Amino acid sequence: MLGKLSIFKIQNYSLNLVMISICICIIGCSKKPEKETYNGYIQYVDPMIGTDAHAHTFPGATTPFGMVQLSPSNDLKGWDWNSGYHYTDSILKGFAHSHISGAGLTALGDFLLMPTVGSVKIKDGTEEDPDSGFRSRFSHDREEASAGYYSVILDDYDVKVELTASPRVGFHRYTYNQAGKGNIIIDASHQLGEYLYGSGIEFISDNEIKGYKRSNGAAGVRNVYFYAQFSKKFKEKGIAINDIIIPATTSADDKKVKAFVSFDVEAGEQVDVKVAISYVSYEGAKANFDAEAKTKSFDKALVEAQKVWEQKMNKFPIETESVSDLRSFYTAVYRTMISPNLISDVTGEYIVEGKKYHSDFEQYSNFSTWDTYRAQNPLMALVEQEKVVDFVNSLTSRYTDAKVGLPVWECIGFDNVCMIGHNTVSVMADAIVKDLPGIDVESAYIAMRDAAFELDKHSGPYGENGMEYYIEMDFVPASIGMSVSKTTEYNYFDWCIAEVAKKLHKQEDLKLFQKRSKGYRNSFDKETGYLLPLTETGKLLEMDMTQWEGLVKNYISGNIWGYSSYVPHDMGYLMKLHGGKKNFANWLDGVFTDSTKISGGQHVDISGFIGKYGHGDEPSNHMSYLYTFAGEPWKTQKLVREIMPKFYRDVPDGLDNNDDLGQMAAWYVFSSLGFYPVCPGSNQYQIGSPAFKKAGLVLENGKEFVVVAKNNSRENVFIQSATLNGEVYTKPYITYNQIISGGELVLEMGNQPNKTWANSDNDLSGMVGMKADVDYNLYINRMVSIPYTTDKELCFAQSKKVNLYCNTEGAIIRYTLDGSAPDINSKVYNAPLILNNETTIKAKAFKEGLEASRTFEATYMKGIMYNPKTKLPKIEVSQKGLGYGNPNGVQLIDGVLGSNSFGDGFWTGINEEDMEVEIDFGSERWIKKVRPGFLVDTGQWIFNPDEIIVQVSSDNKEFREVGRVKTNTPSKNLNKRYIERPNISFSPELCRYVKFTFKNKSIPNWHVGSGKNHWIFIDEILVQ
Ligand SMILES: [Ca+2]
Ligand SMILES: [Ca+2]
Repeated sequence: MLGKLSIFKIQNYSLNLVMISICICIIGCSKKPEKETYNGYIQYVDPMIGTDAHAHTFPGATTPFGMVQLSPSNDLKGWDWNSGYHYTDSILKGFAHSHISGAGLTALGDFLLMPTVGSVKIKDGTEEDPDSGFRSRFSHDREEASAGYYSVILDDYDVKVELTASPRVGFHRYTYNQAGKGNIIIDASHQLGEYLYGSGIEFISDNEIKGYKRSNGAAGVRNVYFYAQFSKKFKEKGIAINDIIIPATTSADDKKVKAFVSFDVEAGEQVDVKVAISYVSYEGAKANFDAEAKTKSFDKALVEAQKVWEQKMNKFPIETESVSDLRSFYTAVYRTMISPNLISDVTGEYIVEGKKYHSDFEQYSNFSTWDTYRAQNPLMALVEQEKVVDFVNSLTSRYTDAKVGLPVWECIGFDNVCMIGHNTVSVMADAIVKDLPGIDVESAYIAMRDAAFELDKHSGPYGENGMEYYIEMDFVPASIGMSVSKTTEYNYFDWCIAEVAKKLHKQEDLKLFQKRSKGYRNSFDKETGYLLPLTETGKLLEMDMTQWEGLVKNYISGNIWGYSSYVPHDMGYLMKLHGGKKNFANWLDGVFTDSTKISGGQHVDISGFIGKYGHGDEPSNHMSYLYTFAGEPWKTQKLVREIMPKFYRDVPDGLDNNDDLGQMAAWYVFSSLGFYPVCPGSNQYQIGSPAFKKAGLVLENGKEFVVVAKNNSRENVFIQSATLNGEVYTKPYITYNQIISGGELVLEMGNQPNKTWANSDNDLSGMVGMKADVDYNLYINRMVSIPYTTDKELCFAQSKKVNLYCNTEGAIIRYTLDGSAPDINSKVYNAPLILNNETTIKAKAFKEGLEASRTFEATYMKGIMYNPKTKLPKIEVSQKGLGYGNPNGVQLIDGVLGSNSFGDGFWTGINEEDMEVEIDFGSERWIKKVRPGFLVDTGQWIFNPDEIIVQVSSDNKEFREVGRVKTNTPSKNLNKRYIERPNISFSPELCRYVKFTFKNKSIPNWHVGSGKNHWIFIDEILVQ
């Protein structure tokens, strides 16, 4: 079993003795069903870890990186049921074939099967009354989960369910403990948080069925197909459409299609079902079945699944007396190898964004890379290099074949742009700098470079990407949400691209991306050491550290503390900005001990606090290792040994937050081994403090890298001295080449820090980014800042005086009023502009020796404004249901316009109904034109009204229609965000009242909310 692990032979022998006594304890303590225990490391894998609290893992059966994750489904009761299952539940509806491990988003849940007995119930029933449908009660006492295996006894039916999987096939075994009528319900329409378009099932013989589902959600509009074969011939069978059984029917294609099959069963009789899936076609599902399941029994599939997991575990031989640590460690290893997931059929066919392609290598998706680039991908780049090549080539092919560019968060071939930035470039660069064979580096580079100029991929939760500003300024300005997070992450991604450009001798690109990687330097606040939001006009915004409000607007989860230190590629310069290593270490101390109370709503993901360090989400994952750069590695050693037992406990609620497709698990695996990649792409791993006496990495080249920690214990967490392959070692990091060559790092541990180990300038000098390059010109020293006005009101009644300003001293503002682009020859601004009509002002500022500013542009519009003295016009907004903004409607005539962020406070919104607005001028006047402004933000279900009707009246009784226009329905793009201000003109009307009806019809077909009504958001209604 452990033949490859020569150096561990002796230790494993003694370890096995430990294991035997552990097994007795496990069986004795937890009343699990009797079952032969698999002997190797996988006995420590407990997929139940993380199924409680907010970790969002699933307990079901899967193979490493497989297409199928066969796992129980409860009702989807909220965020914590994202994986289909939550440990607090006691009722389940069946077993579905696709799930995501640890995600913050809800998705998949394809094809649910459920064994029952007695008369067939085709409805799934209700939580309050499980007997009203086929769902069943269950208890954790009669449930078991291990690598590649899950079983549970359904209390309502006395049926034992066992599940295992091959990459593309789910294997079910149902043992009917009582004789009688046994049934299996097949729900083709089952989904997790998806909008269902339709589903279908067809009986193709007396023991085979096939089916499909079409849905829309986190994986986009997609089809999924199945082919299922049963070990027993059906005695009865039937099809139900929308929960009504249709007599004498053997196929159906409708919205919600289910089927049932029934047999006479003896007590203890087993019925096996093998379900192959495909994201491409029925033919694909059948081909997957033929290749992986045709001649394979449940038992054989189980042995194979366990064997492949054991092979993965064998890459990490460790030695410890703590069973709890063994369980935490091997379960973490398991979670790092669930995703990315296979999406291509055995035929090589796969789907990206709805279109079919063919691939010569295995295609993967479920790239939650904003999470996983930090540790999960780097871990795979050490131990799963062949797979990593497939991952990188899959990503490259999104650019070369599917031509959709690199994804931000790709779920089953669909980019849902859930997080931020061109984050996959880190994964690709980390593999490329390792020279992994089989990567087309030139093509990969073109895809990476293209992604760094992506203007249109805006995040659903985190708004505009700000790339148009970033390309010119190397930072995302404060006007864009989460600007500091975007700036620092883009900077690091650009450094990754620069590393590949260097390798490919692309000198110009190297210079460009190195420059772009330093933009965060503009945001450094000397007073506080924080990176603060920076406006386009060159001002740092102060943050109120007692309120979450401003913090969550400008930073993602890990927030100001995580992001102010998130320059893993440029630590030397960051420390220089702080005034040196010591000052930076003090600043870090401050974060880890900061106990300031902050009020208001914090981000859902920031958690796992030590001071203001939040281990629960990715943006802080690097922080405990930063002391190694600052010359105080003992503080890293102490912290990582505090974090590991605190936030990784071997119980269902033992994880602190979303495991995020193995990222949080990978932090633990690396940290347990004793090192962590602070800067993926650098080929360096910062040394922490290993959790074990001995831990190894068995590499695909047959070599082994071993970390021995002598005298290691819960108290002896400090490194006293080190040797690498017998030579004294004093650097606070190890390199990829040292690991991949095999060898032994021996650490002498003690209970007091050795403050002289691994912190001399010489030992630190080779660390990534330590050279503190000064070759960077700050924005304010390079470019004139953009002209601006302080006007909130861009609308006026008669005339308007407009002042323009520029924060660059001595700059000259030049402007145009005719819509043309301003240049060095345009009119010089030297006095306020007086506007009498609708006007677009464009302005640019110039100063010798500096680049010209970006162009300021604002359109001032004319209309009847609210006058606070006369309190006219009066306005009334109909609102039956849910509303947004000030319900009195006065924001609609205050002259203030909204930005394209619905939450900016300037929008009035109404949900799922027509919006009716009536304006009373107080006396009759002539009007000839109206101009309402709408926000479209399809990701937030905000659409323009389908039709606008304008009516006028003199007496508020008799109204006559003067205008009616239809708008264009937004085209398919879940991240589309824009403002529309249609002009509605008519021949002049004398009237006192104007009534607007903004029609709310149903959301278009392509959208996840299809069929429902939407939000209507209006910022201003101009009347002329
Ligand atoms: Ca997270
Ligand atoms: Ca307004």
